[in-house]
Amino acid sequence: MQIAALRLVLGDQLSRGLSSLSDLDADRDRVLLVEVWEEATYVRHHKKKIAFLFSAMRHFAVALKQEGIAVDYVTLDDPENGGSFLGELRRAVARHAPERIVVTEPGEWRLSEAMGRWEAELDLPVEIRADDRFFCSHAAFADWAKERKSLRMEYFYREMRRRTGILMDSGGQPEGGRWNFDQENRKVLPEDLSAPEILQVPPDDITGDVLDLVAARFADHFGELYPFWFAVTAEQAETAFEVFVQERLPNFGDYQDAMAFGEATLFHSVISQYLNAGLLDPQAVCTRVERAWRDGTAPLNAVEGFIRQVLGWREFVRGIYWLKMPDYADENFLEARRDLPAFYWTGETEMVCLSEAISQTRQNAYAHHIQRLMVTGNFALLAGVHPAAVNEWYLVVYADAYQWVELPNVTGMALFADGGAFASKPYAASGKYIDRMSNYCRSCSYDVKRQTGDGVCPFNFLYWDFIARNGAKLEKNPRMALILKSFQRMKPEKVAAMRQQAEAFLAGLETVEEGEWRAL
Ligand code: FAD
Ligand code: DLZ
Ligand code: SF4
Repeated sequence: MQIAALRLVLGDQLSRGLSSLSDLDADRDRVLLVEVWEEATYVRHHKKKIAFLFSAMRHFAVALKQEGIAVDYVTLDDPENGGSFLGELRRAVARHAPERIVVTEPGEWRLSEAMGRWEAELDLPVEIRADDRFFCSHAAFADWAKERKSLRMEYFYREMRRRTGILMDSGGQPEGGRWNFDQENRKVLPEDLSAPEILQVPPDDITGDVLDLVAARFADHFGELYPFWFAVTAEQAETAFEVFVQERLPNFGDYQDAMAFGEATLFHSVISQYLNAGLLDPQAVCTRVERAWRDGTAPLNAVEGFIRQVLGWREFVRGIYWLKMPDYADENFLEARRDLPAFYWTGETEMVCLSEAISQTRQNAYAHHIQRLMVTGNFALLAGVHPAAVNEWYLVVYADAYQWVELPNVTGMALFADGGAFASKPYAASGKYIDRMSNYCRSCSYDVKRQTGDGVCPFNFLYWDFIARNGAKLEKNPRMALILKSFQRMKPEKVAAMRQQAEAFLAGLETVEEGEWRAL
């Protein structure tokens, strides 16, 4: 039977309100979801990420069918599986002879390029619709950016607050009289405060089947598959988010930048994988969090801090990505060339901050922002690891990783590889920062208090080696002036000793290409 529109829904488009489904005619159209090898292996995604997406896709298909919508769902182990979106579209076109294909634009450049060719390749009209699940369209971001010399999140965020009215008073001013409560969001976690557990959803039969499939077919991918606890439906994700709002949001602001041994999630929401796959809606999430403040159940510094992440950072990084691709993927301002240390894959290092962040990442496909930025990101920045290797690692290891959000965070924020298009200065820090914001150093065999000599914290000598290596590139940056001045005042013997120690340390690190870590 000929159908009117074949509507392809991608694995990170699991939203009922998706633009490609908005005018769906249940009598004449068909929805297509496909598990394909090409998407599952363009990097060796963490096993939990693949299981999460396949299970969420299968649950989404069931929910559509329950509405009476005709759905074609192709599983990875279908013997006829075409292996790619194009391969599966060809098969679906042969099955149904649709009049046209409708799809929502993808989140990644590589797929956007491929999608642009589908109409010619399939010899059929392909309508690509804007993804309106974001607050800011590509055009609105480009418009905001065009008059500005430098693009700073803070000014974009203020504009977004004004445009949406979120956390604004009736006179058009920010609630609480300030845009930003960041200064109040840097408290150290008290010894006697531990964070409540996050909601863990037990796998149902659909997830059980997916877990078997992933265990069999992706055994050589990074990370632990079990225990699997992700929400896989919109309803479950909403419950997990509600638990956050009630139990962790009140402390989210104060301890946003804190890290603690054995604590993988602290007071964070752990919803990025749900937002990015479409199970949660950013607008609804911000509205709910704002209500918590208006109802008096969460303080303003927590609520503003959270909304800044979703309405500010998340929209800003997406804007930067689409504004600057494809060149952005090749940026390497600091000319970093080193391979990725092998411990990024194994977690086996004496440096407790890194072994904690990486082993939690292996276990959960999750690490919170400060671990990503100030531990794994900071080490890669100081050590001068090539941005391509770092980007690949971040894309592999996190359940929330898609290039549109991963690349600006790594290249722009963590590595300063874009030379400051994104961040006003490198987020480089010595062990002192990690010691201040965590209790990691207390259980570490390295000494964070000293800068040279045996057993000293590697972040300390690597920090000054980084400054020495990159001083010339950073000297025009006014925010680096103080640190460059104190570097110039250091005794040359001390600098030489630190640089020697850095060289020996880096030379002693085992490195490994992505893919080869499996043999470790
Ligand atoms: P919370 O701390 O509870 O924050 C709430 C929400 O705000 C998050 O769920 C997320 O949607 C959003 N958010 C917060 N910070 C950012 C940010 N910098 N950019 C975009 N959204 C943000 N986030 C991803 O979603 N995917 C990635 O691949 C990713 N890679 C990162 C790589 C590096 C080097 C860094 C420094 C950050 C990266 N982030 C990424 C941003 C951030 O670390 C995660 O969104 C956050 O840790 C997810 O945990 P959470 O849901 O508990 O967040
Ligand atoms: C990440 C991912 C994976 C692992 N597998 C699939 C898949 O089999 N089918 C699918 O539709 N989508 C998958 N995805 C998500 C896509 O990679 C994502 O839609 C694009 O990267 C665009 O953001
Ligand atoms: Fe990390 Fe250095 Fe602290 Fe060890 S001493 S946990 S390596 S910052």
